[in-house]
Amino acid sequence: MTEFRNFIDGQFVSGRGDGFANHFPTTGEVIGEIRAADKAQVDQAVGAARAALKGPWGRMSVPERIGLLRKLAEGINARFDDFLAAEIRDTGKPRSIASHIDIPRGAANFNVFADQVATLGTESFAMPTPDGTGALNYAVRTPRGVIAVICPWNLPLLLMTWKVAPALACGNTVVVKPSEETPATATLLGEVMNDVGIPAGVYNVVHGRGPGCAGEFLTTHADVDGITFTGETRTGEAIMAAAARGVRPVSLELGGKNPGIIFDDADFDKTMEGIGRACFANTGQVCLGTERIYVQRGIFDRVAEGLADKARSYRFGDPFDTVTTMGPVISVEHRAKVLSFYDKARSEGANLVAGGGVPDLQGYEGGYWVEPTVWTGLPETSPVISEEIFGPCTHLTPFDTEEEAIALANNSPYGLATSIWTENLTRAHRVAGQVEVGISWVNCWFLRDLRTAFGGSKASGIGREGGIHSMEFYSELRNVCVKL
Ligand code: NAD
Ligand code: 6OD
Repeated sequence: MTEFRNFIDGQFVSGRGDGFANHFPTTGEVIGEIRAADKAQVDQAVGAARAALKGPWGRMSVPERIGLLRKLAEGINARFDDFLAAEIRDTGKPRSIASHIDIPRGAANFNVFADQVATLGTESFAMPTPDGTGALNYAVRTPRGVIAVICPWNLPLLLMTWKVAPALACGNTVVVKPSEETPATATLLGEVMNDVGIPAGVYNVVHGRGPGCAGEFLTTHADVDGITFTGETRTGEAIMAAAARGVRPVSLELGGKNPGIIFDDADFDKTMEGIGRACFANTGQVCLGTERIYVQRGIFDRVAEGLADKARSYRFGDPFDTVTTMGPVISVEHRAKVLSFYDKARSEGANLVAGGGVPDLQGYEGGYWVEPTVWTGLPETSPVISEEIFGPCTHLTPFDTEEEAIALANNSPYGLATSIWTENLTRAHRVAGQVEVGISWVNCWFLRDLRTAFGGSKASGIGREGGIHSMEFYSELRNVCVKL
């Protein structure tokens, strides 16, 4: 059985905190043990990260750093199969997803932010002075220091490297706290860090849970200079409170209840393909997923049936088998949460168009399976429509006018993403400008250019990452004013 060890100052060390089991979600079997870092080990990790800022890493030129980032991308690709197996065993997600999304993006994040830092400039202003000689202002970019990176379990390597890569690109050091559900790829990345020559202490990993454990020890640590977090909105509130002490900057990528909007002129087949993925990909465990869809009345029944066909088309099973297209959810607790919404929908009288239960899978009885599910007929006040479920399910509501669709989409405390489906691009542009979200997709979903601003509005987050926006979070500008 694998023991997932912490990675502190370039060494793998057993945790001295609580021990708990790591499960394979496909079968529920125990495949590993996590021994969490205790407070002293979190202190050591932060201390190592601080010391590394003063060592060779802190003195390294930008081109040398860029070279190491590119080697990290190559190092992940060179061990692609190891990362793939680790991610699949931690999450149960099908190979078809992990090999096309999670692992390639894990490598791409390092290349993209290497490119970004290679072309990074700063502002400069020449100013007049009363004596006529003038002065020149220019900004220099400095790393923030030690960054705490707190990660969720749904896209473990992708979301962790999305933050680690720009943090390192800007010259910071990091202490990562992966989700307690998915310790594997963050640990494996420690081996790659050593193999490619990242100095000890630059990348550290501490395992464990959040409240009262490694997560909280890290985010409340006085020697952490910035916190970047992806996860639930409620956890984001706790992290923001922790960051207030010492006035540390935070970047929060939080939950969503993302609306899809389908107009009656949409290309039906392309829409079904795209919105189907938006509802069910990764077993619905994508923060950008579409759990409420507003459909123009004339095509409502056709869309409901089309989406039900998509829901029924998934194949469950061994995630290593290339024919499997849907895995389980991450844990027994998360399945209970998703199924509690399935019960709520039933008790509130939803019309069940597809799914609604647990698939009967011989050989996988201990796994955390749920059926992809489509409902109609609930009022907008239902928790099924207002609360994030984070499962493979969606509810469809009809609308008549564009204004009504926008109002329905905006009737949420969240504001992460939307996808708008129409052949009328003027209308798409108009609607995209009015839906209160950080990311609007038109006739596509989760199509990512990593240079673009990514983040949420309202309760879906604070700040933007991606491209220059990541550089702004992971570095600080210092203005130098030179009297000429
Ligand atoms: P979570 O908030 O439960 O946990 C995320 C991480 O925070 C874990 O590592 C956990 O151990 C840690 N944590 C929990 N409490 C903590 C505390 N008090 N102090 C410090 N650390 C703490 O989220 P999850 O269940 O792992 O992930 C699913 C959620 O993440 C969903 O809400 C989803 O929408 C959101 N998410 C958002 C984005 C985005 O980009 N906006 C991306 C992926 C996931
Ligand atoms: O693509 C990304 O960079 C990103 N942060 C995706 C988030 C997905 C949420 O589950």
